[in-house]
Amino acid sequence: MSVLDIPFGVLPRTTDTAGLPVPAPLADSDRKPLTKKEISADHPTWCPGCGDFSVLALYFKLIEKRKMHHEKVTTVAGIGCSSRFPYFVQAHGAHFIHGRALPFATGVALSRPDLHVCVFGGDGDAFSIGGNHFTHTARKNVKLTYVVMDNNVYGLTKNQTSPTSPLGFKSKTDVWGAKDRPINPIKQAICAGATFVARTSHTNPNHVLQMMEAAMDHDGFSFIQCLSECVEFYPGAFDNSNPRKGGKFDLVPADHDVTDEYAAYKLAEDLAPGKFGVIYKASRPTKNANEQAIINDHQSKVAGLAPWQILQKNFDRMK
Ligand SMILES: Cc1ncc(C[n+]2csc(CCOP(=O)(O)OP(=O)(O)O)c2C)c(N)n1
Ligand code: SF4
Ligand SMILES: [Mg+2]
Repeated sequence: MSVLDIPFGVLPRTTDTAGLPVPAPLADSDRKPLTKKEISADHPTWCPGCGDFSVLALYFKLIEKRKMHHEKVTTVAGIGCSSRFPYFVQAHGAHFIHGRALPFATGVALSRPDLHVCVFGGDGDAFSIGGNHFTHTARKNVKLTYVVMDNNVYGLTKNQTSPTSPLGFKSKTDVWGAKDRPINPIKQAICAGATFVARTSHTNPNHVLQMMEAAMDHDGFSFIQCLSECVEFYPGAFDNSNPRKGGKFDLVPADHDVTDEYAAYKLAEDLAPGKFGVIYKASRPTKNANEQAIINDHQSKVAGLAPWQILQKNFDRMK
């Protein structure tokens, strides 16, 4: 490659405007990992004591531990208290339409294979308005991580029954107590075709981090149900899984075969709060790999043609 092949304006400057030498740019390997201070944006506007704080703190820890830099962090969410998440992360992200975080994140994940997109949101966002997107993103096995911060209620809109609210839960929409059978997010994810399915709780920080790391390392759609207490509208919802409140943080048994879909489904049947850990994991082609194969195949057929010639060929074909 000659200097003439480098686009105008891209040549690194060796001197500044005063003619003094400019130090060479830092190599990637010399960059320091981001600190919590550098990656955190505005002070979160959640209620004091909200479980979402701990999920955010662990996301910062993940970024720090994985030595990710700003340009590699992409955080997407829908609408809800939990979905305010990307506002509080000082990096790229989007607070998108209610229930539509996954299709948006899918576009980013497919067009930027160098990124690992993390999506955060609530139980309403994921399983009410966004229920269809959850199913289709899971079955397509898009490579991204989806953390549902499940508080069993609509928090942002101030106390309505959510799809995960238990029977009998009293809210503004069910003043006599919820009558509709709640969905089981783990079963839903397995049935939809998710290839990584795990449960954790905001009360166990080490476990949350462990699940996030495992999810990020998974090549496919990784789903985490993270219990996250809404202290305002459903206080004490998950006390039965919190040893500090007399509950039990019951781990997935060591002999559970995570690759056995039926065993996973059976394990998911345990009454709330259920078992914590990775419940199901499978290896299936990702949407990302499938799409890339189509692109590569097509590009090999048009190799050597200028973009306008490819376009012309398409128009000729459509005649
Ligand atoms: C299309 C549309 N419908 C309804 C709403 C109102 N709305 C905003 S957030 C929300 C539910 C939030 O619940 P959840 O996803 O569980 O998040 P949480 O606030 O509990 O974290 C609803 C119904 C909206 N913003 N947009
Ligand atoms: S309303 Fe509930 S979910 Fe929303 S910030 Fe307050 S405690 Fe958290
Ligand atoms: Mg909720």
